[in-house]
Amino acid sequence: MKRIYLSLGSNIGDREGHLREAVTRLGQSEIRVLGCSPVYETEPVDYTQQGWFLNLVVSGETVLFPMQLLSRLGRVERELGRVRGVPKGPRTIDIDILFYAAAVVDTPRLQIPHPRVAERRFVLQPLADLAPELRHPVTHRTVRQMLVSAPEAIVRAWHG
Ligand code: PH2
Ligand code: MG
Ligand code: MG
Repeated sequence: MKRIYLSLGSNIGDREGHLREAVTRLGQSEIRVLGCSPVYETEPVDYTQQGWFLNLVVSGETVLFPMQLLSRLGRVERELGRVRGVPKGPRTIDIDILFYAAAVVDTPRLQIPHPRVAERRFVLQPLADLAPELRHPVTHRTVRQMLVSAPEAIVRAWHG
């Protein structure tokens, strides 16, 4: 079993419903969901001409290898009606691998840790709720340390 952290985001339609449905479906596959952060409403970053997101982070464990996990996440995204459009643009659901144990993977299709984890408050804030002392396997910085030095971006608690 490997410990994993996943980032989920939605900015189309029933955003909260998409997140909940995705977490449920993850738990029905070869992934055991151990924890789920609170939901945050977050301003779009990178590609800013799109609606605000709801984001959360899930911790879990899995017997899947990294590429198998990526395929499994892609299947859940498609089941929830994800259509590939503008890169980093609007989506019903996006599920990204942040960390996979202390593994470092660098292939064209998959990079672990997620290459932008240290820059993204919409990832670091919910991750800090679950695992503030977790260390990045390459930089060795904790989630808490990455969060305090991350670029400013609005991330606010979502109360439905
Ligand atoms: N995902 C992106 C690009 N920008 N911004 C926010 N706030 N939340 C996201 O999940 C997000 C984003 C690409 O996956
Ligand atoms: Mg993403
Ligand atoms: Mg993605």
